[in-house]
Amino acid sequence: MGRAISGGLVAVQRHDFRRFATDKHGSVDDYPFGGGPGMVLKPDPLFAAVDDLKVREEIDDSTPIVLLTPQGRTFDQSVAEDLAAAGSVALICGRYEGVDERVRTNLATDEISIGDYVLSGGELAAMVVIDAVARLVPGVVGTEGATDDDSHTSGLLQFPQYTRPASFRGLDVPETLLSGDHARIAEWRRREALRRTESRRPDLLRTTDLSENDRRLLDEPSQPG
Ligand code: JF8
Repeated sequence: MGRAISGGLVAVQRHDFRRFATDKHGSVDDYPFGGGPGMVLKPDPLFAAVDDLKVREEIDDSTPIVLLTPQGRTFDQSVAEDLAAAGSVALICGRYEGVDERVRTNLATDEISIGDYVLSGGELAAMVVIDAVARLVPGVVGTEGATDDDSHTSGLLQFPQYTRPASFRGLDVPETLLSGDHARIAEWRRREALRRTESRRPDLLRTTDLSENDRRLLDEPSQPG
């Protein structure tokens, strides 16, 4: 991420919407109408902050305005790909009990959650989204095409990786990987990725297009190396 930013491939800006507070105390939260615990983020500072970004042409009407919230659709690789394709993204990070409903309905274009666990605010979720999206920008990930093999790009989990030494404390690298036979290596990796996905993430396997050859590899009995 540091190299992507200094190399001008990615820009990340933080905007403190407290600057757009409308009262003299600079408050951005208030008590919930109808009563109840906690505070709610007021709509006006958030609307004003996004308006200001548009006026200054930092974003335009095509920029997704994403509210990070536990109620959003779950972030995954295909959402990351959509956001990367958009070219610019605005991420709204709340705190407190949540944001005024009018932010969801009339300001945000998307609501995203990074997973089913509770965070104290949207900032860490935003950083997860930024990382996953930035690495899809061409040139950010070092080796050309290195993103193609990622677990959630291929729809399969990564195959096992080994490096030297070939034998470590009696634990040997599978013979196929030392064979130099690239076709055999590719088939071994595909088989291992398929098996690993079947045993650990059968949900992924059900939504991934498998070839005839993939089905054959999955049906083969396990064999060493
Ligand atoms: C928040 C604002 C989140 N996956 C996730 N868990 N929790 C959050 C989240 C996001 C924003 C706020 N509390 C107050 C929690 C996401 N995205």
